[in-house]
Amino acid sequence: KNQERTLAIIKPDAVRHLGDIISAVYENGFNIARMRMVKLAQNEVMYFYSEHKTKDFFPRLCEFMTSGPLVAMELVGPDAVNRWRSMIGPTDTQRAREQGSHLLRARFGTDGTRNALHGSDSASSAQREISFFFGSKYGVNTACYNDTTCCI
Ligand code: YYY
Ligand code: MG
Repeated sequence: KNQERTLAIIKPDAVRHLGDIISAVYENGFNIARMRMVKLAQNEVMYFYSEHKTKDFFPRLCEFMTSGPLVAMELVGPDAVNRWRSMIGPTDTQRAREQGSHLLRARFGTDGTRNALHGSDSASSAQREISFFFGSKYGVNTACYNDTTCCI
């Protein structure tokens, strides 16, 4: 009842903490519907984060997100979108540390870019982001793959 889905990403800097993060996911009452480890190409990350394409941090963000494999998880639970974002904390790791050492970005993040985890910001973003990783035959967004025009 009242189940919702969200897309979580364990970013490249935090993949080594996979076990601790999965424990926290289950301890907080989520289930993991699907999960996959993948190293994204530059254009795939640009497409995933296209809402930020005009921001000054966009190149830094894309470089970080392609620096190694990441783990995408489809989480299911009550109020999943908001609850997962509450668990990870603010975007900037330093601010997350100020808000509480239990926050996952406080525990596993490094700075304002290498912040360990992603969470969808709305139900509609979650739907789009879950499709990005799990929607096609290959999981990764094939509509974007090898198509630079759709990415910027
Ligand atoms: O949703 P959330 O991940 O908390 O933050 P966004 O504002 O959507 O930014 C996406 C991503 O971009 C963030 O997780 C780190 C990076 N970023 C950055 O490197 N520098 C900033 N000043 C803001 C965001
Ligand atoms: Mg965001």
